[in-house]
Amino acid sequence: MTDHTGTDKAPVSPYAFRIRAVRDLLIERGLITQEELDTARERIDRRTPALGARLIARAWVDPGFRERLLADAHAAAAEVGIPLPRAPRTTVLANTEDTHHLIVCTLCSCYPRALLGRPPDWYKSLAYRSRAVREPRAVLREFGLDLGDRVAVRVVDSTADHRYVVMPLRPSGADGLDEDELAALITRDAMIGAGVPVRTGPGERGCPPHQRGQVPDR
Ligand SMILES: [Co+2]
Repeated sequence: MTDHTGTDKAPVSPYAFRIRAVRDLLIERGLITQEELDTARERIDRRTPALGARLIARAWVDPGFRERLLADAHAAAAEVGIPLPRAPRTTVLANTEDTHHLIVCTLCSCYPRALLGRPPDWYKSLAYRSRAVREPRAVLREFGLDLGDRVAVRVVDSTADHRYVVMPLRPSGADGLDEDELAALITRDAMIGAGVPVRTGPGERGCPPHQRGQVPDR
């Protein structure tokens, strides 16, 4: 019998303890191997928001690609060598001057993992899942984003079958940047809609036009 506490360091949360116990039993009974678990973990860890950022940055510099990305994210991702499995379906939603998208999963924690990796803890919290729908503007303000009345907020509920990624507006003041530099501006939060890309550093501090002067320093 495997010692479920093993050599793992304390303290261990009840959830972690349960997961380790299940893992040990699955291995013990020959249903899965440690190597298979390691491979799966490596595959998960390879997915990071950098994948989504690459797609968005390409779309910012290439109008044709932008159109294809919005029409069929799977085909567009394949074009640039990013694996995006057919299921769950992923759709990219473009923010405009008039509309800002905010992604949530009200039921659980469905998230575009294929393009953004693991969700942040706050995304899975009951507070975010309920408040994002009831009072999205208040939630966005807490993220440091005051959109003002002219911009509609569209809250999009993810499901097990359909995931969403936000294409933020390209910040002003980012004109001289190449695709990689643009990608570096595109944060995980911006692709959830909980933030916007901000050009910092030398020169003008750029924000999308409708947010200029309204985004407080964080
Ligand atoms: Co869910």
